[in-house]
Amino acid sequence: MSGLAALCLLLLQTGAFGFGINLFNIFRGDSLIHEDITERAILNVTAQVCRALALAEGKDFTFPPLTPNAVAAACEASKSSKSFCKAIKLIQENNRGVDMFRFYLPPFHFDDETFSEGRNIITDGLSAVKASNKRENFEAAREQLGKILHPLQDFYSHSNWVEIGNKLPNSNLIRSLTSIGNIAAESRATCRNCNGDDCSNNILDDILREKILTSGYFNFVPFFSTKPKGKCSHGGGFDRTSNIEPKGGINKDTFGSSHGYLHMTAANMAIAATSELLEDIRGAAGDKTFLQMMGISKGKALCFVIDTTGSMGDDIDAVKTVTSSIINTKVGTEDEPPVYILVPFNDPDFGPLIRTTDPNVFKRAINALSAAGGGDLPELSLSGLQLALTGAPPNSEIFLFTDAPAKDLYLKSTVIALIERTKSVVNFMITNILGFRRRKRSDDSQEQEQQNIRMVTSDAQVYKDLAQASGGLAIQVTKSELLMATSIITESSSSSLVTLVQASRSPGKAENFTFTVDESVRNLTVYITGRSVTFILISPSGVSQESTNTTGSLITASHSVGNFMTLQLKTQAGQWEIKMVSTNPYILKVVGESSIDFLFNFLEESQGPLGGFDVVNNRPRSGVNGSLIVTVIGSDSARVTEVILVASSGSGEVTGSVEALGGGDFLARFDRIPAEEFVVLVKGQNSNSSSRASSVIFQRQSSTNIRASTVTVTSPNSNSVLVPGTPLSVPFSVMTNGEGGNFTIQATNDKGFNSTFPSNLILETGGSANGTVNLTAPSNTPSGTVVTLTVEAVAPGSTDTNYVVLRFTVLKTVTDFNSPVCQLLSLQSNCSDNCISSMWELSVQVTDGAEGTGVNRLSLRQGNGTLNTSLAAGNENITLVSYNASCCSPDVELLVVDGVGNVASCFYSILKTTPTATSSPQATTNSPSPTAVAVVSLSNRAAQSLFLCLGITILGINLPMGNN
Ligand SMILES: *[C@@H]1O[C@H](CO)[C@@H](O)[C@H](O)[C@H]1NC(C)=O
Ligand SMILES: *[C@@H]1O[C@H](CO)[C@@H](O)[C@H](O)[C@H]1NC(C)=O
Ligand SMILES: *[C@@H]1O[C@H](CO)[C@@H](O)[C@H](O)[C@H]1NC(C)=O
Ligand SMILES: *[C@@H]1O[C@H](CO)[C@@H](O)[C@H](O)[C@H]1NC(C)=O
Ligand SMILES: [Ca+2]
Ligand SMILES: [Ca+2]
Repeated sequence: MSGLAALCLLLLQTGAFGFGINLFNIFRGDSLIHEDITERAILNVTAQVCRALALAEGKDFTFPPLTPNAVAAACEASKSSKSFCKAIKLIQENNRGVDMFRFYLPPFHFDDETFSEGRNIITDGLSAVKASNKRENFEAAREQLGKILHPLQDFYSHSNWVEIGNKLPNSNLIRSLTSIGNIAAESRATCRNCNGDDCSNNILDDILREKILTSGYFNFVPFFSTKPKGKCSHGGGFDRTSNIEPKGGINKDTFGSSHGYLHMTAANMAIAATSELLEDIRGAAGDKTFLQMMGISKGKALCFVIDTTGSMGDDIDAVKTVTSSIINTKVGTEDEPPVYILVPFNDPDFGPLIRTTDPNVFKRAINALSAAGGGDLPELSLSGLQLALTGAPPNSEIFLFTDAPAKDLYLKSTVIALIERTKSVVNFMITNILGFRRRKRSDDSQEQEQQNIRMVTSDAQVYKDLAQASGGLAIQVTKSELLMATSIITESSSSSLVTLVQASRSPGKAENFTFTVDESVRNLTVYITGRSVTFILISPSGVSQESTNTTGSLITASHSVGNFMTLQLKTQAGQWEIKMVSTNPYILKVVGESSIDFLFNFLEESQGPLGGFDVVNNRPRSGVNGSLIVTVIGSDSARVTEVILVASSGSGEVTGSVEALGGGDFLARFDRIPAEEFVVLVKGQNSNSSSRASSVIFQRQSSTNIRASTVTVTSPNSNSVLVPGTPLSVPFSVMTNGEGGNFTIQATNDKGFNSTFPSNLILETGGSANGTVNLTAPSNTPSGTVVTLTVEAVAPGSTDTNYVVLRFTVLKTVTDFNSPVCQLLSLQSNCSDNCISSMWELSVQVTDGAEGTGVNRLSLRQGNGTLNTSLAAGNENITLVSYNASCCSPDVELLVVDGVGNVASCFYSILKTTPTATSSPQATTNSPSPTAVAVVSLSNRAAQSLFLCLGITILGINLPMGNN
């Protein structure tokens, strides 16, 4: 079936599985789909968080239009538009994936009255999101979040929650062990036949009157579909149960659905419910962590992978110097790294990964490194790199320092898979090629002094290959040159770095490269690695200059160290040219700083009955046609005009046809995906609002080199929560478009957890085979640990390979479902009419109950007084809170979080008003104080609306205790 036919089929029959799943919003009319609902809620809550933080710092905040670019800008983090967009897309993709992979399972959609099962999916997943966030494993948190938003949103479309008159979301869908509502008994009839096509009156009157909760039955299997007597159906062409009496359906997925007249009501309630769930995650995580989960941060992660074996003393010193310099120059600026990552490797050990947001913690970790051990010459560099790639945010720039060959070469393909999946760039800082290796003699080991051992050029090949695959550089310098080389490359690294052109030639050859520089580009820089590489630069105005000419006007600064050369070019918009003269091998990279960039993903026609497209998260199919979705970042007016797949070797290119999908998304279709390695080149126009006439042409290139494959590896149905000590079966399938034979399987995880898997699978030509990886986390693994599993299938002859990368969150079974409880001890005030000169104070004790996980975090969501906490003498399970504030700040709202992320909100006020708020099932506050002051416990929602009306102060306090 052609893509368009699939889309049309989808369009005609949409509505079977939730708020539409069509990736291509161009065809979906005005209906809201899961992507819209998800994005609107994320943008709303993210903006609310930034507003709260801004107001707390005494800044003004103008609520932005709800686009990713505008919200990132309002959060003063314009440079994180890309990571914000990427986070939203990942959440949307996982939401959509539930329809692609789990549409047979009713609880994922609240079909078939599976209310408590559906709620369990949400609450279990929510625990995993909170646990992942607590350990700053944000990618895993995003994936999990997407998966639970799907059933949450479907509830409002597939149940009769809206029909029975509810005006607010069902808060108990995100709380375990609470009542979801008055659920229809199995035997109770809920619907009558529709009146022909008119289903507006098909729910039975007694169901509506008694507010009985039901949902539509759904089955797409022809002839064999059944449903219990008298029950409502989902409705729509795909649902075979809707032809069984009572006929018709009740879903509100689109305007055209059986209950399409309620589509907007249901969709808006789904947005509100999504906002509510995000608020709960925010409460558990704290505002700053919540923003990090959403990819909003200033600057870009600083990530070092360092060989710490005996000969690395000088290199480690260079890293120490560079780290302090980066921290000294970037902290407090827009380029301050939001997170610092360090992975040491040695032999036989590597890791652990150290990840911190505190520059001083990072400095201490780096300064604690020393060079020792390592045994024989090769070291575990790829194991270290694997950890960095799985632990760093996607699109990171990673620096690896070593002077030795890799001992763990079997990980090369896994590392390439992770590079392709994360689109991170890896730069190798290699010292000592052909030099001497000094090893300190360590007294208590048998280690021999190793002299005169050389890392030969061929040993560095794996590093060059990995650098090239990721769009990074393999810089080879002497130990004395390392500091300079590292300073140049790390200090120029900015979170808004974009690639204009990049090429790698080995052997080198004379070749001319042209590239367009647009007006948004600053700090235009050329990086080259290679020996004695010479070229001629030609500027847009036709001035030419040799690379060796340092007095000309085009090159404003240049450095050359080892095999690494960098030139700062005069910033001039227009078409530039670089003519390579020398014929030595080289990597050429032209970068600049700009807010305009792009994201891309390959798509393939879905194999599911709904048609449409799936995102390809591994290598796309080679030799056949294919599609790419490109999203422009950093400008709401930029338009993509050309998308080109350029062979990395320079031997050819394939140009796609481009179609705008709205919202910054563009679809590019290609007749053929190249069989050889390639990069994605995007050209477009950014209509400049200041000078309307001149629309400005821009070009950007992917840094990652992409390979296509005739092999496909998928793992659709695996559960993403791993219970420590319990093996998890992860099914996977391998398919081939090409020759059959014996396919080698390799399953690797970054945490060294035990796993079993078939070492090979036999496939017929054009056939497929299934396998299972059994993965076990040791029983003492902390909750929130994330393990990344890479399953690779290598075709016979090792000529072709593909993989699937899966993330699992380790989560001990949660038994604490109760929020902490606040109890008022005293409230004293001497407030007079002149509030400025009077104070009030409050004393509260907070506990999480005997069975609880303890009070883990306490913060102020409202009130700008002073908060102090301490543990009760003799009882560590009781936290004493004292708060005092000016009488001008009459309210206080405490947010109390336990060890598993249950959030309580405790509200106190000195205003003598009658409490009208409802009591949340869990955030309860004890009886009012004898001073007859209103002490109110609010549900989250009431608290939020209050919080919207008043000025607020956020003051996060991390408590040291908490027996989580
Ligand atoms: C936006 O989020 C706030 C909470 O952060 C919530 O109260 C409000 O209902 C949300 N708006 C919509 C339209 O969902
Ligand atoms: C980049 O450009 C800005 C001004 O646009 C300048 O302040 C900064 O020093 C430049 N950075 C580098 C590494 O040249
Ligand atoms: C590069 O351009 C020059 C003209 O400026 C031309 O003479 C030369 O053949 C070109 N080189 C290649 C490899 O195309
Ligand atoms: C260097 O380039 C400039 C033009 O940018 C030119 O005027 C000058 O003659 C060149 N110098 C040498 C030594 O080639
Ligand atoms: Ca070794
Ligand atoms: Ca608890």
